[in-house]
Amino acid sequence: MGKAYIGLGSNMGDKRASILAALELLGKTPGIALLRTAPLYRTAPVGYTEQEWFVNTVAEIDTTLSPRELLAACLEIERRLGRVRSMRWGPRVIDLDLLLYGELVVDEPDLVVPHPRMHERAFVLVPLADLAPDLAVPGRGKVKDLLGSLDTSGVCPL
Ligand code: GSY
Repeated sequence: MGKAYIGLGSNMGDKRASILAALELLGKTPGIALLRTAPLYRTAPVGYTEQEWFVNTVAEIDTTLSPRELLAACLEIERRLGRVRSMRWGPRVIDLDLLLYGELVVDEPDLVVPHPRMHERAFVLVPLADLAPDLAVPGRGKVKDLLGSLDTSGVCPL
């Protein structure tokens, strides 16, 4: 088993319900044990800002799945909860991002770990710091240190 972290986000429909449903499905997936979940946060949209606010959190899991299998499991949960991929940065019912997989670094066209933008996203690092402030993001540094240089004003407890 290895520890991994999954970022979850939703900004369409019943956002909170979608996050909770995704967490339940994650915990029921063979090869995944859900260990802990950070609190839920209401977050201002980053990137394409002309869209609804998000609910975000982070889950800590133990898994026997490979990174690629874990990514496939995340995509399957998104599909089951009705996500339609239309616009790259646009609104979504549910989004599951593989953030970290132990200390592994993968850089392939369809799989990049650690998540390539997590170190600059307060909506990821605030909930991740609730779970693991001293965790090192390979190539970037400790979660709490990365968070120290970010504007967290758009991230509020739900
Ligand atoms: O990959 C994350 C999707 N996403 C989010 C998000 O989850 N939360 C916030 N606050 N902004 C976002 N922009 C994108 S894209």
